[in-house]
Amino acid sequence: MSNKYQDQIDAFMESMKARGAHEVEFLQAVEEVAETVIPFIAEHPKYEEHNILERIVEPERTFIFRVPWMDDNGKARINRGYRVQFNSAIGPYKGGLRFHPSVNLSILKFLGFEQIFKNSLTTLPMGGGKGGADFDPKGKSDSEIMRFCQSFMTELSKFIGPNTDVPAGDIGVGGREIGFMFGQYKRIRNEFTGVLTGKGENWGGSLVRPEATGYGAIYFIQNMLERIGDNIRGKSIAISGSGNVAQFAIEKILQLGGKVLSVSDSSGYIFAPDGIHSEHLDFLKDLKNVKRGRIDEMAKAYPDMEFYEGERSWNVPTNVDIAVPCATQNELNEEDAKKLIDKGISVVGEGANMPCTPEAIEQLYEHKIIFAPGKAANAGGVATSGLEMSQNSLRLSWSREEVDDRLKAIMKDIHHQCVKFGRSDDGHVDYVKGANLAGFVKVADAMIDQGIV
Ligand code: NDP
Ligand code: 2IT
Repeated sequence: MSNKYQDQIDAFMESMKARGAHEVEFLQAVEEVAETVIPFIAEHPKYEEHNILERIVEPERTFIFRVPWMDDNGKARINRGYRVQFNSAIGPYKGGLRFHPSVNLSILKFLGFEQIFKNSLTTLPMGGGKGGADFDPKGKSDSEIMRFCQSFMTELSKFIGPNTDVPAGDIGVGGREIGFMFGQYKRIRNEFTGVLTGKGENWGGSLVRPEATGYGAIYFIQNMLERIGDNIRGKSIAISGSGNVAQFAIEKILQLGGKVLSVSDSSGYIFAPDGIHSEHLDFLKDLKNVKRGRIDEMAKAYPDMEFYEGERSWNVPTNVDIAVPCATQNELNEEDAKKLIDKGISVVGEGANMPCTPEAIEQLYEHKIIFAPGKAANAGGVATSGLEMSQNSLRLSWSREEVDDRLKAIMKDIHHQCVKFGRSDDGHVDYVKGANLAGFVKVADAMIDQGIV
């Protein structure tokens, strides 16, 4: 994606590298934004005058803390906990918590940075933040998970609050972990408040929040297809991941008449030649959310499915119309993109955060594949978190239908904003540009209004 501002972009990235060359994921996320925002700033000098780009890439505050906990053998264990409070220009910091052994400051800064723009796109008043720990939930007992979550929250509780910073789930953090963390916050502060989202539906959670990221991603893809007079019905769709986002993306695809060819976890992928049906999805939810087993169990239970150890969903041995990566960052690279192009792909929608590498995106652009970046396509999760915050403030619960209708309307609005800022004269929509610029303008204007803080 070369442009006439390339020298300026390179100089800006050099200055970023000089301050933290090892933060590779963070630099990747910043570069993608800089490529579209720097040309925009050149045409809108007020953002240059207020030095907004240099200010927006620096987190307002970062906490790093020790998380001590005791395992089932009575042994003391230590993990590293984090919360990055990135930007509060348009609302309290908002964003998930990730528990995964790969977690480090670079990954959380990339996620917190993306969250600023994503939250701005939702139209709701939420700033950007992210946190987590290098804790591996795999193979841990429920008691160990509880003790870890309690210790993590004992420290995190000093920095968050319903009007300050409202965390939620992400990789490795679902309803079980949010429950344990909410319980500990309430016990420490003696306050029943909406300090976390993704809560249980009987204790302040919003209906449709568990489904919202996956459903929202498919609503967004549906919006992109409708714009070109098409829809999801009958499309063959490759999905990666098998966690929260993947499960509910599959559920919505099935409701809309699409065919799901694959699911995966970090051990490999499952190919379902006849498609994954609702019975298979029930099996998958039980396997991943209750039994917490590995994906090859699906091929053992359903002999018509095939398990490919150590491979990714992009290798499916058939044609593919749409790919929806729903696992993790950089899980779809240049080679994968080429393979998908050879299989006839026409749409890629990011359910995960930054799952496509820059080289993969370049391939997709060269071949005119419609591409939705995560900060637009997966914004339905945090948007519904925003709706959970509204319901908590009102001390009311909206019906499933009401929340789902609002989610649909928000995804449509995000699509509209992307088209407004990303459409070129020939009618083509650059959704990366559209999402970055629409997200940027609202936050940048708020930063200017609030002075140098
Ligand atoms: P889950 O923990 O529920 O599921 C994660 C899935 O991705 C699992 O199948 C996991 O496999 C796989 N995975 C994770 N890390 C890796 C890795 N390093 N290599 C290969 N596979 C991996 O997480 P979510 O579904 O909540 O999140 C998935 C993605 O969506 C993330 O990028 C997250 O940031 C993003 N997202 C999530 C939102 C939410 O509301 N939950 C909102 C917006 C974005 P395994 O079990 O083997 O590790
Ligand atoms: O990446 C994300 O948007 C999330 N993990 C959801 C954040 C939230 O606050 O609901």
